[in-house]
Amino acid sequence: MSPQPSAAVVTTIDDTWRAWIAENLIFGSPPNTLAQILIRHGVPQAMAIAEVDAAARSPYLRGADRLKRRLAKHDWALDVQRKLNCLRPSTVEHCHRISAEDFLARHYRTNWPVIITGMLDAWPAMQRWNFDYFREHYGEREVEVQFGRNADANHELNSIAHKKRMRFGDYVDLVRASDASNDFYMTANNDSTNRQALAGLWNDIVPLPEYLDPAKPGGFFWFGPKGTITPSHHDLTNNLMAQVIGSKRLLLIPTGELPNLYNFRHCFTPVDGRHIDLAQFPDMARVQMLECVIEPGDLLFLPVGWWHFVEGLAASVTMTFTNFCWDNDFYSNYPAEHYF
Ligand SMILES: O=C(O)CCC(=O)C(=O)O
Repeated sequence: MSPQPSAAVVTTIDDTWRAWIAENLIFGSPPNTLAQILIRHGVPQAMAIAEVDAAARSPYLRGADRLKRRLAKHDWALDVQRKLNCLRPSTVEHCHRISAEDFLARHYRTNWPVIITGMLDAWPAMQRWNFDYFREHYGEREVEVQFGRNADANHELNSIAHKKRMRFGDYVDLVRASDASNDFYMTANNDSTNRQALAGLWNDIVPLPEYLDPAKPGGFFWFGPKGTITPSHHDLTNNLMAQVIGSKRLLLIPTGELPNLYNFRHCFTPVDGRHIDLAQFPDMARVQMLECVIEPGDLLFLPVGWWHFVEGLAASVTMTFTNFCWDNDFYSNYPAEHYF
């Protein structure tokens, strides 16, 4: 069932509630269940039943039913892919220094993740980067960080409201002194400020021409304490995650699982990757999930459309890249309206 329009007492059934009734009838919720929800919100019983009944008999709803069948056909096509995916192992394969041809053939082109090892051996960052190095070389720079995340369950959706500027040295000290916390995290959302402020760090990484196009600038810097949580979402591009410091746990879900993911808003799902509540989200029971941990030196290929939940298992630094050698524009044709 789609989320209810408001938690407040309903004095009159307005068009927002009518749209909710219509949507849920189209997708198969029993009329009585919908009437009971209206009654729980304060609508008199006779009015609730009459409203749901009128909606169920509406010819407009019959028109919308055609759209539902078309959508069901799209879901069927995704389910074909989903069932075939289930024939694959549900662990993320580790490959040592995979060639461009193999990476393209076995992962990029097939929308399937892989952890590549051995590609970051030549990165000076692997030896140089630590709290003291950051402090010594960039401590005075003003950077931007996501802050106050604990107080906001939708901190990713509301990312603009959580931006805060501070000295990089102070942020390094905060991470160093912190126990597990998700309250602050330097993420790709802070990229426009930090790419300039910390530009020198990009000299410590070596382009990966097997997979990335050196002509396109790239690299997002993620730095946070143990305990950072990036809620389940999918990207609109393929993404390469290079783990430099610390480790992260990821829960990965293939693109074709979309119909089971309760995706009502943009690229997010309300399903919590730490604890999947099957009573609230029963469709999750059939979802194929791959769990993995990335360690320093690992490169994780995150295919476009794959849902991922990410948890910092230690204070960590990750660089992510989207400047692949191959077509990576999956955003130009993304729906403009983000409520689904
Ligand atoms: O490392 C993280 O916390 C999240 C990375 C991520 O979700 C992304 O790059 O899309």
